[in-house]
Amino acid sequence: MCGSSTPTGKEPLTPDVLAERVKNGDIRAIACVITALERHEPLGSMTLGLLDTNTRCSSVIGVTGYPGAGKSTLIDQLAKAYRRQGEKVGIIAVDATSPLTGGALLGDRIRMQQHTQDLGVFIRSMATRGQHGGLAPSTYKAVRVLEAAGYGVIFVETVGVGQDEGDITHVVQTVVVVVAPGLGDEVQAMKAGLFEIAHIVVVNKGDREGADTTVRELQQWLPQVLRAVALKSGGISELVEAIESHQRQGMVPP
Ligand SMILES: Nc1nc2c(ncn2[C@@H]2O[C@H](COP(=O)(O)OP(=O)(O)OP(=O)(O)O)[C@@H](O)[C@H]2O)c(=O)[nH]1
Ligand SMILES: [Mg+2]
Repeated sequence: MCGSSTPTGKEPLTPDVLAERVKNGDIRAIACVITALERHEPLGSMTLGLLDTNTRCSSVIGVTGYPGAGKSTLIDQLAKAYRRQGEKVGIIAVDATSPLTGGALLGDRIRMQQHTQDLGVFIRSMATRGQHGGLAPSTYKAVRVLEAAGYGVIFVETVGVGQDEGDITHVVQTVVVVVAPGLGDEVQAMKAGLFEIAHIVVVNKGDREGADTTVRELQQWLPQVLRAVALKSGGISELVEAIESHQRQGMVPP
């Protein structure tokens, strides 16, 4: 994708050209820079250096939780809600390549397909490259590229199964932890320290038995617990409100 020339074949693909295109929201240029960053190619870091990323004006939201809790479905719904507000939405799905989550990538693609015709939504998967459940090394840089490209809302999906998950707090402003009821998710999440980094906890699959109990239990000791049925758009507007309210408070630690 990062060939040596432009579509017209005239302009050389220099960091200056790429940076300019990224700032203009050119999707091919954005993808190209992120790929170069993933591959540690100088073109990536040089372009990033030219992007004016000191002004942090995007809302960067981390969505984490155990495999299958409904993170992608939830992000899909949130993306729709933010699109309705006119925001450009970036989604970075950190693809945990562990045996636990094999197939997540395909699932993400299928579920988020409805956005692919929408130029206002940019979706990118990144591999964790052996990091245990944490972030791909270039995730932070990719977020900065999307910020420079004018994506007002950026979601980072990670699988919160490892101690490295704390990584996410360096990249995002608001951490949403998703649990599904009745699977012991909440116990596992507690053990993994996920609730310690959560600003908002979502009990998704609220249509399932046990959802009420899980919500009630968690509400006893966590400040912000919401119920959602991502599959049916349930609880999404409340979640958007909670995210926006947290964003307004700034980067307040949990
Ligand atoms: N019953 C029910 N099922 C849901 C709900 N939300 C998501 N699901 C289903 O749960 C499964 C997993 O959803 P995903 O959104 O892929 O979950 P995820 O957390 O992104 O999964 P990984 O990326 O593999 O960790 C899918 O089959 C969804 O259709 C819900 O609110 N209710
Ligand atoms: Mg997913």
